[in-house]
Amino acid sequence: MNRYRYPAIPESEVTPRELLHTRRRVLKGGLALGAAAVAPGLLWPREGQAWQGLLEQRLATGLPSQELAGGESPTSLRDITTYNNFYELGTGKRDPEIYGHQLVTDPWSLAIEGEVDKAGTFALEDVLKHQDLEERIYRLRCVEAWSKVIPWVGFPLADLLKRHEPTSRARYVVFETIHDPDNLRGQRRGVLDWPYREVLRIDEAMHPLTLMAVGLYGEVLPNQSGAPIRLVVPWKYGFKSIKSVVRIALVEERPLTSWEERNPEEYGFYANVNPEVDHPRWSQARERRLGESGRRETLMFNGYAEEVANLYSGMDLQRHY
Ligand SMILES: Nc1nc2c(c(=O)[nH]1)N[C@H]1C(S)=C(S)[C@@H](COP(=O)(O)O)O[C@H]1N2
Ligand SMILES: [Mo]
Repeated sequence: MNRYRYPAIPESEVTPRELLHTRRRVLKGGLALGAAAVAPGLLWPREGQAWQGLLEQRLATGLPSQELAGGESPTSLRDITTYNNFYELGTGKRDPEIYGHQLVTDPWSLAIEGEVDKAGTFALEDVLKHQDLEERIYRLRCVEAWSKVIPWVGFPLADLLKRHEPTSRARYVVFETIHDPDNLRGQRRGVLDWPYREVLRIDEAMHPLTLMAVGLYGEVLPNQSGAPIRLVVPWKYGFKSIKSVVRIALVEERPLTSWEERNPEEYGFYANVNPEVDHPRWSQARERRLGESGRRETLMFNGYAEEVANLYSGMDLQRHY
């Protein structure tokens, strides 16, 4: 089996996390001592990189890995990062790579709100501090009938949600992407009603396959792939896997997703990969795997039926597409 491996670096060769944090505290203290008139960026230009430092250190330790793509080898890093959908950066497949620098990820915080006992807005480094990272190799199937196999690095969304203690009223989980039209060229056009919004049922969000990804191929997530943190729901069409998430809200009533709002006939709420339910404008029976010639059969629930079919038992999948 030709699986790639990234080198596992012993913990002893990595800057201890405590050291990084001490350094930050010293720098912050310096500011508090009366530099109100000085732009913060000038005083500690590296402050915002706290999450990268922490993440790089974790990535270097070597992580447990699960191969969950039926033994298929990962798509090349080049194909994964040069053929993307990220409309905030443009609608062309190369746009996300070309304009990826417009996505400012430094600093980054994540709001976790709504029906949770522990709501708040958290610096990404503080979110990452609590999460064990792992590698998961998953298929990704776009509704446009192309696909990839991606070695993600991340953590189960369920771990994060449980930490914030959902209330009994939490029935859906809403995700939002950063809204920054000054920098993101795509958000100056009305392709979607920005910010990009996605929604999962709470049981889908809590499913062990549902991941928050912060890296791929053992590295920090490239901007075009949805840095610094994105959702990955491997049994659904790719548009559910929302990128560059700034807000997660647990709610009782389901809001529309951005794609439903734009075209409910073509992009349903569930968006489960299903070779038997065609898109109104094309068949979903087959797909083009990047890096391969020809087409392969699309698998029910993208190959994850054994794990997730029970979430939809009794539902008419032709109707709830
Ligand atoms: N914020 C945001 N998230 C997004 C998109 C987008 O345009 N904006 N595109 C979606 C679509 S249609 C797909 S197929 C996947 C593509 O992920 P990839 O570019 O990493 O392969 O991201 C999804 N997440
Ligand atoms: Mo997609």
